[in-house]
Amino acid sequence: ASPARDRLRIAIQKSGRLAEPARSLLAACGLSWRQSRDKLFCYGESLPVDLLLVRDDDIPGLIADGVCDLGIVGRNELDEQAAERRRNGMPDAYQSLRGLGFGQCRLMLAVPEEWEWRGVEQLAGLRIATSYPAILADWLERQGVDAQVVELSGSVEIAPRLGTADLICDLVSSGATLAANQLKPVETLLESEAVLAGAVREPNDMRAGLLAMLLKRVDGVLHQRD
Ligand code: PRT
Ligand code: ZN
Repeated sequence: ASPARDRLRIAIQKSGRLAEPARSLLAACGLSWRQSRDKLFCYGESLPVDLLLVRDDDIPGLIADGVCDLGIVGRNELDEQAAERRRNGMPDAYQSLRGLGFGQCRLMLAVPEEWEWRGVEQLAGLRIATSYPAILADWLERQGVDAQVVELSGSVEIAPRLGTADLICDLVSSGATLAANQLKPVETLLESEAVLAGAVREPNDMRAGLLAMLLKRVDGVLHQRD
């Protein structure tokens, strides 16, 4: 267990799609910070709630290790790291506390445009490029299909053209990137959005009250936005 603390620490993306909306949401909850935007740590002024600005990939781990109490991260990233932990026999470390209504996208299978899609049985023996190997492997197991997962950290959508995979499993929002790469979406593995994530075990010191208050304010802001 981490030592008792009397300030909450929230990890958000430093730059990228979720950075600005995450900050705006927390500001709308009445939080303000002393440091300027380009710093990695922002000291909470209006309330003892500090920010850590990091890469989104690091957020689940920071919560699992107790470095941060909360994080704002895509459900896709949280689920991938949770699935990876489970596949490695590790206990669950974090949970999604609230869906935040921004950063919506889908994790989808996409195939070359000229393919005729007849269903998941068609995937048997094929190679699927993805940055979400654990979610994809779980999904393939549930579908009962034996396909090969090819893990790529970026530029997944060009893998079929390069011949390193037959199809891909990637995030889609407008679909423009798929179309530009002559791919078409055929199956949805996950509906994603930004979530407020926390540890499975809730704090039992000063932070418990702060967490409850923050959740109430988040609910208020989300309700207003509906
Ligand atoms: O630097 P850091 O590691 O923090 O950032 P990152 O580059 O890993 O993440 P970032 O900022 O790209 O995305 C952060 C989160 O935004 C993701 O984890 C998702 O939860 C969410 N999100 C929402 C998206 C998209 N929409 C999205 N469209 N993440 C990625 N994309 C990609 C998509 O895969 C495609 O390549 O953006 C491209 C454009 O998409 P289309 O369909 O509109 O063409
Ligand atoms: Zn990232």
